[in-house]
Amino acid sequence: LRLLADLRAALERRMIHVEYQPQFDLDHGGVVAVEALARWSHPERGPIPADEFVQLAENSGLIHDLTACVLDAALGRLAGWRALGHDIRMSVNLSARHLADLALPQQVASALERHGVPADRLVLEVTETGVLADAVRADVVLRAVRRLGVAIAIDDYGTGNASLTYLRRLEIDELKIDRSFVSSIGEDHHDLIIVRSTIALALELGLRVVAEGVENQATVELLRGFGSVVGQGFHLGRPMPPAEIEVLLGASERVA
Ligand code: G
Ligand code: G
Ligand code: MN
Ligand code: NA
Repeated sequence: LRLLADLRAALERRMIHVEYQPQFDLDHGGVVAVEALARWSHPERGPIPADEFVQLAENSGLIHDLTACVLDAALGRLAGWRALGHDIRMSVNLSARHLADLALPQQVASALERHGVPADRLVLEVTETGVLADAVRADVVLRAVRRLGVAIAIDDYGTGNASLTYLRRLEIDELKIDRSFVSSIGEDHHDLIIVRSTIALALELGLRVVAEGVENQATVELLRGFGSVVGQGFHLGRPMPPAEIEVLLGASERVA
């Protein structure tokens, strides 16, 4: 396959870049974290959607190189922002394959050390389906990562099929409520109830809550009423190049 060979070459030549989507404290308005999102602009075809090349990487084993590349870029950026005095968290997506990889904790530890970033500033996002693929192994890997001090977030929460089992069994730190629920809370009463009660449940369990898919101001107002929530979505900020994040960080500092 041509695209696969091109992806391998892009990884070797470090032509995968990373955009960052801001996450805001909805109570105080500041940027508290960013999510690193891989981007690939193919020399002939132009930008390839992330889900497309991530899937290609997952199916071919290149995902280990892709994640290493994104993690390295993201922690490098974070180290730079920390040097400027911005103490935010960095969220990086993991694929299901990583949860079966017993070498992952050591790789994460050395990336943190290389960039001089404290472990508790890194959040690794996993999905419910990813964990379920091999729950016993995933448990071992995630516990080891968490022992480093790194936070674990459940991404796309609510779309898997073992949500509550999860909350009971796994050691996690953060819940990211899937945008398919959040984006419609202004119009759909069922979604509103689901999101409101999920937030209450998560906060009571001591988890940090991120509401994904915040697409309008009405959603911001509703979420504020549900408790202390972090918001992420196109209305608050799209995935953007690092220079634009720096503008946001500067602005939130002036507000604070
Ligand atoms: O950013 P965008 O909406 O195009 O992302 C599409 C999908 O690709 C999302 O599910 C997102 O989690 C995933 N994705 C983006 N970057 C990465 C990455 O670096 N690693 C993994 N595993 N998935 C990513
Ligand atoms: O699966 P994951 O949550 O990692 O996917 C992240 C992707 O979701 C990002 O790449 C981004 O492009 C997309 N995204 C972020 N905010 C919004 C939003 O408000 N609406 C929609 N439709 N997509 C979003
Ligand atoms: Mn994510
Ligand atoms: Na998501």
